[in-house]
Amino acid sequence: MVAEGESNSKQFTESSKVNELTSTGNGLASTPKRPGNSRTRWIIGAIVVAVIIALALGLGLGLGLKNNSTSSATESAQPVVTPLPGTAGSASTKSYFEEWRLDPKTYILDPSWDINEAPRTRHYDLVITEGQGWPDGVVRDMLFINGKFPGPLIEANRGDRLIVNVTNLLRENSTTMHWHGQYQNGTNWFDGTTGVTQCGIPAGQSFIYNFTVDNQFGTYWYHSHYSTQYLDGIVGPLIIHAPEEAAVRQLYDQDRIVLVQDWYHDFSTVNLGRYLVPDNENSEPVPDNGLINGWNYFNCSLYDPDSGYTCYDNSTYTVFTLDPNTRTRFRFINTGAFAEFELSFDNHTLSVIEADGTLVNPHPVHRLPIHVGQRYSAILTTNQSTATNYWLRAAMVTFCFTIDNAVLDPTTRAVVSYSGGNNTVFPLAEGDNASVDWADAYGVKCHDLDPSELVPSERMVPPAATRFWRVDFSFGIGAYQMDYAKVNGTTWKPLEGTTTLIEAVDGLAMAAGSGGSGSGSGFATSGVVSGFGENQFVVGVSNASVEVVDVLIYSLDEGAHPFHLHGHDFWILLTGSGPFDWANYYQNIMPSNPDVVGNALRRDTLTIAPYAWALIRFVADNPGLWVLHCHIAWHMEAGLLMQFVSRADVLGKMQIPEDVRGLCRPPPS
Ligand SMILES: *[C@@H]1O[C@H](CO)[C@@H](O)[C@H](O)[C@H]1NC(C)=O
Ligand SMILES: *[C@@H]1O[C@H](CO)[C@@H](O)[C@H](O)[C@H]1NC(C)=O
Ligand SMILES: *[C@@H]1O[C@H](CO)[C@@H](O)[C@H](O)[C@H]1NC(C)=O
Ligand SMILES: *[C@@H]1O[C@H](CO)[C@@H](O)[C@H](O)[C@H]1NC(C)=O
Ligand SMILES: *[C@@H]1O[C@H](CO)[C@@H](O)[C@H](O)[C@H]1NC(C)=O
Ligand SMILES: *[C@@H]1O[C@H](CO)[C@@H](O)[C@H](O)[C@H]1NC(C)=O
Ligand SMILES: *[C@@H]1O[C@H](CO)[C@@H](O)[C@H](O)[C@H]1NC(C)=O
Ligand SMILES: *[C@@H]1O[C@H](CO)[C@@H](O)[C@H](O)[C@H]1NC(C)=O
Ligand SMILES: *[C@@H]1O[C@H](CO)[C@@H](O)[C@H](O)[C@H]1NC(C)=O
Ligand SMILES: *[C@@H]1O[C@H](CO)[C@@H](O)[C@H](O)[C@H]1NC(C)=O
Ligand SMILES: *[C@@H]1O[C@H](CO)[C@@H](O)[C@H](O)[C@H]1NC(C)=O
Ligand SMILES: *[C@@H]1O[C@H](CO)[C@@H](O)[C@H](O)[C@H]1NC(C)=O
Ligand SMILES: [Cu+2]
Repeated sequence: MVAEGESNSKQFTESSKVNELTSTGNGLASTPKRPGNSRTRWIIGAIVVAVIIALALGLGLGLGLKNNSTSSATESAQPVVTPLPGTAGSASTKSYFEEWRLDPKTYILDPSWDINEAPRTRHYDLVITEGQGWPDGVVRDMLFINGKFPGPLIEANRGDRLIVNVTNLLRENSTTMHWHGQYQNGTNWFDGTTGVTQCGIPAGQSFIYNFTVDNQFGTYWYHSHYSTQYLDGIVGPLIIHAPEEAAVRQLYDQDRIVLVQDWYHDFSTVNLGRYLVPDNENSEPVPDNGLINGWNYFNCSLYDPDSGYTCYDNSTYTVFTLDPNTRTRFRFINTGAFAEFELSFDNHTLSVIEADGTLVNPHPVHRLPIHVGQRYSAILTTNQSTATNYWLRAAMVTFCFTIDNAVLDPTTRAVVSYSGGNNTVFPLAEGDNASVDWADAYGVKCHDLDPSELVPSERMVPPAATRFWRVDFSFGIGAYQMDYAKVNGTTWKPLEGTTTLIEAVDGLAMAAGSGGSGSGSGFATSGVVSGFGENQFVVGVSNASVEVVDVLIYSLDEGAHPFHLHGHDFWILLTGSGPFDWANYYQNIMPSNPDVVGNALRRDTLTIAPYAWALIRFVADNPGLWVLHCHIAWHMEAGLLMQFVSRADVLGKMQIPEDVRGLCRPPPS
């Protein structure tokens, strides 16, 4: 049945004819024409017409376009239409969507997944290739996972072992895979961070990531952590289940994944080259469009014929087909490079129940801001009129862009369609009134929901802090007049031919071998660790005991930055600007006065406001080198990344697997 899938495509090649189809007497559409918006209208009309036709064909009812009452419509009634792949009907005609697109049904979670199954090993293969794709119609070089964009769903239960074989079939570049939000407790070398936990997987080679998922469940994702590579397509969702999910499942009937991302029409390294050039200060590449689960519309006429871009006018929106009076959990993941989005469904309140793997008490919102790297689950109830469809709007907060992009439509869209309704009225372009945006003002800043509004359902008062570190970051014109980021004065660049993890393990082992007094013993286990070179800012946070670490992250920059800590969740204890209240810190925050810090929100990515600070706390019980970095891809490449070393005592005794070390050795010649 079509209702189980999401159709993302249309089958018509001539917009004028489709336009008539959607507005003439076939009984499928009844929206008045608005000349200025015809493009968007026919696209979306076509989607729904296609769904209905597919449904009809699939059911063998013979409802076709030949029944249309106007001759122009009849003339165009030769569409190549098939039901969604895998549904009943003719299998001989062409597919609904290009073969490089991931089947949208992949992102509908199977309700029969056994959350109580005993821990087991799950194998996945991810093959990285180069190619061309046109998610929004504009053809560009892209990277694919298993030949598709976006990447496949990786799903497991807490306690499972994941064995993921990543094969790099790129022509020349290396790659890595990072499991965003995974603790990797005891397997730091599988964290996937280039130059920190591993060297890149060279072109032509495979590498096995092999780790268990302990003490966590929820919505995560995976992406290349090699330069800006993930922006070109190496992203996918990672969903972890656990028996505790049973309670929260009472709140919803369906479970879906929604990847939201900004999108560029040029390869990421082209944009990076434009960004990291002399005399370019704070001028990040501005996206050309956004995508929802890899789809969106782009108005091809915005590019001149001599622009160099090939643009197909047949791109369209993702359609979420839902049954009336059901509740759907949408797991939103911002897999983008730069833009924060405000998410909203017209006429439907969202009830937020998860932030970055932390379940929270249901919190209703109209607009949900989500910055790069963050995840939210929110429930939508289909209790509105079945007579129309509704927009999912993902509105970029363009105030955070320093330059304009004339081709950018900052509102990325998808469609919610009630399958049980007749779906005869379609939401059209902005300004049409079939699907109405909330009256709530859009944000003019990039910021998170107030963390105090999200209350973890499992109360967890943070332990008292035993360590405090402050780190400052800023952007400044550096050598060659480039706009580099600095964390306490250090601009990160990945080590080459080795990793900070290898250097740390070997350095610690050497120190231990010399009884802690030899020349290798300079390895500080508390405070700044020198010896990794001028581009590594590494802070030791715990040695033989588990420390509870407060980090005051201080922004000396005019932009907002979504900071992500690898290997941990952190509590967000305080955020603010201006002077830090030390008296309050020592009295209440550091010792964890439960009346003050209480049940603070835990997550792994938070947005730090311009010229502001955030105090986060994490338990440094996870041996390894863990990066804290801005997830805006351009900023990470500008050097906005630092590292913590935890449990140096354990780390010094750890054996880095030979295949991990092998990635750093040049191939035998
Ligand atoms: C596409 O862009 C052209 C040129 O700016 C404009 O005239 C047209 O209305 C746009 N179409 C849609 C559907 O927005
Ligand atoms: C869109 O147009 C391009 C170019 O004609 C074609 O290759 C592609 O298959 C079309 N996509 C769909 C979904 O029809
Ligand atoms: C990993 O995948 C590659 C490509 O399919 C394959 O050649 C290789 O044998 C796989 N490795 C393992 C250990 O399964
Ligand atoms: C490979 O890396 C180089 C250097 O960063 C870059 O210019 C190029 O675009 C990359 N190619 C691919 C396919 O990733
Ligand atoms: C994965 O790691 C476990 C524990 O170290 C080991 O026993 C197992 O052989 C590994 N499997 C693969 C395929 O590397
Ligand atoms: C959506 O909400 C708006 C504003 O509350 C209302 O005017 C409109 O009738 C609603 N539309 C539908 C289809 O429910
Ligand atoms: C629809 O469901 C939401 C969430 O349960 C609720 O807040 C709202 O009042 C309901 N609206 C109608 C019209 O039933
Ligand atoms: C669909 O249309 C039929 C015929 O017009 C009507 O009887 C039925 O109530 C409609 N269903 C819904 C859910 O609106
Ligand atoms: C929608 O627009 C039409 C045409 O402009 C108007 O007649 C109608 O009253 C509007 N409906 C609503 C709910 O605003
Ligand atoms: C970072 O710099 C700030 C400001 O100079 C200083 O207070 C702080 O101690 C430094 N942090 C570390 C970890 O050295
Ligand atoms: C770290 O702890 C180990 C084990 O207790 C100890 O041998 C070592 O001296 C400690 N290192 C430092 C720098 O304190
Ligand atoms: C990490 O592993 C250590 C040692 O097994 C354990 O004490 C600690 O609780 C673990 N931390 C997390 C977050 O799983
Ligand atoms: Cu940033």
